[in-house]
Amino acid sequence: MEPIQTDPIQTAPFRTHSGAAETGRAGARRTESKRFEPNRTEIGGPDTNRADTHRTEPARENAVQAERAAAQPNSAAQHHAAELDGRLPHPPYQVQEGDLVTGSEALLRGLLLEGVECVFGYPGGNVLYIYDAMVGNPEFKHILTRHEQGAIHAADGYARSTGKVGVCIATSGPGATNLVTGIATAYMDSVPLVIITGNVPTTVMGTDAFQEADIVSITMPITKHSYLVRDVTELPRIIREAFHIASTGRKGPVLIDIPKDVSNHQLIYKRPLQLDIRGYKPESRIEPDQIDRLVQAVRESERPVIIAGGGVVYSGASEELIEFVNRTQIPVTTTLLGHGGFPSGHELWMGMAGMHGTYTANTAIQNADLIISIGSRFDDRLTMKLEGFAPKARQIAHIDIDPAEIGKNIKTDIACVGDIKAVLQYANTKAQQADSKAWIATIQANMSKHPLNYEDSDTELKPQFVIEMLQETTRGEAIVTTDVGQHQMWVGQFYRFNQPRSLITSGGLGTMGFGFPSAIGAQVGNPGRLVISINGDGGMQMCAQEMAICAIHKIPVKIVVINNQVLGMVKQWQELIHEQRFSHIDLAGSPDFVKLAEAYGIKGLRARNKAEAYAVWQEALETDGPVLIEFVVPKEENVYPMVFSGMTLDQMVMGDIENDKR
Ligand SMILES: Cc1ncc(C[n+]2csc(CCOP(=O)(O)OP(=O)(O)O)c2C)c(N)n1
Ligand SMILES: [Mg+2]
Repeated sequence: MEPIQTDPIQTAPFRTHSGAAETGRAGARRTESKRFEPNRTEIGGPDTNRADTHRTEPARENAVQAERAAAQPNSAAQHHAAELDGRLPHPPYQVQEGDLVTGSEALLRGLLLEGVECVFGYPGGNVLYIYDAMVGNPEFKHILTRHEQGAIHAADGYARSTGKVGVCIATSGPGATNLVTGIATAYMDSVPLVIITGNVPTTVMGTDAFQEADIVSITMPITKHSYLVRDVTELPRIIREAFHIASTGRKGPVLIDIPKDVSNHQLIYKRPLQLDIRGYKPESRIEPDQIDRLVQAVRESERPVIIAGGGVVYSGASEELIEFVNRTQIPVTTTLLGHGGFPSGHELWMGMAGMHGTYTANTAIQNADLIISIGSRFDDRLTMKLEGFAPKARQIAHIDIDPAEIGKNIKTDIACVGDIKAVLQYANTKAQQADSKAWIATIQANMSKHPLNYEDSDTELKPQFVIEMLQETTRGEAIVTTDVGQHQMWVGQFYRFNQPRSLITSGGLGTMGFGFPSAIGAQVGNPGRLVISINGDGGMQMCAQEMAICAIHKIPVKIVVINNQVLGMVKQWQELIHEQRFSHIDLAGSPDFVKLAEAYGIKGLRARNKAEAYAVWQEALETDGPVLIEFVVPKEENVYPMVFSGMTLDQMVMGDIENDKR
């Protein structure tokens, strides 16, 4: 049977990360207006604008017929299956060039060829053919989560902890829309994902068919690129491109939307050897002139500061950064996503900067004469009031893979666009020591005068104590995932990371519900490592259903719940900014987390004081499988230091630490 020819594929344009800039993260030139045009601009295909086909009678009739046709078994495939004596036509690892296969088989083959070890997903009507192709193919590893949000956060945790592309699959409509938060989470933090969604058959698209959602349009501003596959023969190329786009340049999520009929159409399998993606040329050069200027600026500076962000981790540039710092003697602060990119044990590490940054890091930025941002995007939680950020800096240098980030928030004097590893490798051939002896002495004095601190207690279990205990007993060597809230900030402050890719946290979007499922992905990607997932009692309830996955697959994540009985971070803002007018933050009625874990077949432990905390944590570490450990802590505790919105970094409230509460 001849492969079925349909319209050419439709793709969305490469999106810019910053609406303000013209050059996008994918390297293509775009204007902001285009980005939000309601009628999608297509490359190589007609527009599927809903209005074209919406509710016209002939379209309805065609639709019904096509849906019936799509529901018919594919006789060619059946024939093929019979030939193979009852086995599925093409186990993905056996598909050869020139084989006649279905789109679904080509998809699985393509994923295996991309090195995909595990896919997280959830089936439904419009991905039935794809799931059918998995039957009897144990080499294609798929983990069925209990919610699509769990699947995409798991894929995200897998990607962040391994550096590989994470993959998830969901059906059309509600399956696809359940992924949206996870896609935005990955986009904000530049995480490489390939997301596969089913869609209704091409013949009924635009008719409000059952479970139809235009997921390409819905996710356009939060994907690096997306494809709607209309021609099955394009699928092998699209898969290759999607992995390439997701994992090169500034990384990010790429969506492949596959209508049901396309997943069952046939093609002669051929994987393209070469990629030639129109409009996508991620920056591979470095700019030696700019780096020379940076080296010069370092030599002339007396009070330099490096802000190391997630880009250092993603670029695998930790060794180069350590060498650069040792050569130049510049103190370093890491952002939340930068933790682990520079070892916390280094004598020039100042801790985290920003809203809940350390006294030392924040005052160093405010007094620096040279700021070097390496793979950090001057996000507002870091800079706080922009106009008052680093007021004494004579020069601001920015090293970043994405030209759209340069000058987006902060005026940049020295712009080193390129892969951070390559930029630092070049810089290290020339870098000399800054004139920073006195500056380092000031910084070290600040560190001992104003360390992170909290009022400890013998009767109550303090959350900061719990994080310190986890840190000490694991020597900072675990992979730690967090959810979002106070506990996340305490991890950012009190857990000392020494290796890249060991903190997995939603920094940009701040997604509650991320912490636990991302740990499942991190554990799947790092079977031998200790993975600790630290959650609040609020966020734990957003994806708790994924405990089933830990139990079934014996994924030995240590699930920590810091139970302060409130939406702690919201309580903190209501207390300190809204004059204690507490509104809807009480989590009374939460489940008994120990029993909840047990209901899923997971060991549950609880601690209410220090002695119990040591004992249950020890027991958890000695347990082979997954364990949930609930630490019951007081609800009164706040995260300090804190810089309030609208304030500058040096206007820190030290709170409990130095009795400076507002
Ligand atoms: C999906 C989502 N909804 C709402 C918020 C806003 N938010 C930020 S922190 C927070 C409280 C989190 O409470 P909990 O999980 O108990 O953690 P805690 O702050 O108490 O450590 C809320 C509601 C969010 N970040 N994400
Ligand atoms: Mg809480």
